Amino acid sequence: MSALFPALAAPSDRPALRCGADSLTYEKLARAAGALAARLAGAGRVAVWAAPTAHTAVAVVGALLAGVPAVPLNPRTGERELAHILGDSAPGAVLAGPGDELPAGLAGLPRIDVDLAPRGRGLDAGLVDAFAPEAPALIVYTSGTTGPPKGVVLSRRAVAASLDALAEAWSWTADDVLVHALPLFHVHGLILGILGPLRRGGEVRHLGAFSVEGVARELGAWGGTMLFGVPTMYHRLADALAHDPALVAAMAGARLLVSGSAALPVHDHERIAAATGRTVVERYGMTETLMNTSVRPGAGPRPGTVGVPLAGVELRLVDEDGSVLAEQDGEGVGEVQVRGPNLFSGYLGRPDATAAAFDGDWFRTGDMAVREADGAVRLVGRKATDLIKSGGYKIGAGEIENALLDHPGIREAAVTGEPDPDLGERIVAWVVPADAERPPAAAELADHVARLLAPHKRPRVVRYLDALPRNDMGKVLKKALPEAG
Ligand code: MCA
Ligand code: AMP
Repeated sequence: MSALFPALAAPSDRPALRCGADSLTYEKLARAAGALAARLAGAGRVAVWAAPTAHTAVAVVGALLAGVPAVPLNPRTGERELAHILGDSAPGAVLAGPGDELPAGLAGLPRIDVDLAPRGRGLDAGLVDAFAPEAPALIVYTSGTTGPPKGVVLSRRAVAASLDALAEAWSWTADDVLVHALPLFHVHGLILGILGPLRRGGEVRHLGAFSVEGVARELGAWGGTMLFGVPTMYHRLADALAHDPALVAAMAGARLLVSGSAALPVHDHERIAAATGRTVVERYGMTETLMNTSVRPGAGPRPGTVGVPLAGVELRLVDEDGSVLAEQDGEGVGEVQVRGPNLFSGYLGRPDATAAAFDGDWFRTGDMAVREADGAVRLVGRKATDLIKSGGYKIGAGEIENALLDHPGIREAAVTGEPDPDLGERIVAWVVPADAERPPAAAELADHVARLLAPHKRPRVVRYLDALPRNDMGKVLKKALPEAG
């Protein structure tokens, strides 16, 4: 049994976390998270209203110190998605910042306000931080091709193993100051971006919301050493570099620029390298596997690849017949399968889905790749076309189709992803209105999906059809949609 946060055992006055106006040293973090942990001891499972605030970080660290699994909730989550997650994960309470306004869907749950500066004695009573490695740490919801999102159970062992493998690959230490603006209800922003620096005893500065100015400020004169972002953020930074010398200097001075969650286009790699002299390092992961591979800093530019497996991660490519590809020839395409201590423990309450996701003890990622001669992995696509990656978020076509079909003005709906220079892919809804004379407006459909599911799942484009193209069995032919439109 080892601690997740060694720096909290003998906390110092070194900075741990800054988010907006709130900043906490390790001493203050230990007091705040320790006090919360003492209140949570013995609780079954807690939801965390994961706004981009210091309260979210304290809530999750407090839950981990108490050995209580935390379920981060998207603070913009829609009513249907929220109801599903609450019903599925059955938390006993919701942790939130004192100023957070919670939706009606959470009214039935006891609310525990996170106090960043608690007063009184015995505040370190909750500082246990030593539980069985297999104990669940977090349950993170992720979309599949059909149906509502599934809860991915991540153990303390998986979190620690993945963060330590990244530390080794990136020489990530307590001297690093990480800057990021990622949402805190997914692996990237929460586990890598908040728990990562805190496990190292270093500092994290969260911008609250992504902005080019914020990145320039925190990485520049304010001394940030690392930046984590999704490709959409790097694309926007690359656009701004052309006319922002302060941003050029800030990015040029950073020790490490890391991109993940989706592919960073080679064009954006090149624009950033040309303007700053710095190479963006790509790493590849998944909610179920945490991090699998990374380009090694200093190994030279490798745009288009996601690098080699991290320490402890075994990775193989398997072709359509189920044969393992033996050659690393840069040509043979197979599904990426991984195993190692970084893997999740299963989907919450879904042994069927968990079993289907594995080939023996190898996890099937659904990502298709080739391997270069030096072992670097080059992702070339996904097995499931009904999964869309937009802005770095994974979104299932099926859940949006179901939401659209619940709109009274829609008779048929199909959802696809289209290439988008900013978002990677944009969500396109192909709809057959119930009344061709009075089709619902695109904005109304976007609002409808945002209200039920989440704003990032809303269609960016709506195309109206008289009928969806279908085969003899009645199955929608998504490949034929562009001609139909
Ligand atoms: C617009 N908005 C709406 C509507 N339209 N709200 C409600 N209803 C509507 N109809 C609001 C949005 O809420 C948002 O508000 C604003 O308008 C803009 O929204 P959007 O267009 O979605 O945002 P964006 O500016 O395009 O965001 C780009 C982004 C974002 C910042 C890059 O996509 C992002 O944060 N991506 C990160 C995804 C991520 O972390 N993925 C990790 C999972 P407001 O402006 O107020 O917010 S993958 C993972 O974890 C694995 C392990 C991995 O490998 O990393
Ligand atoms: P999620 O399920 O939201 O955790 O997203 C995981 C998926 O994001 C993976 O299965 C990949 O398809 C994709 N992904 C993550 N990192 C990268 C990367 N660096 N390049 C390309 N795709 C990535």
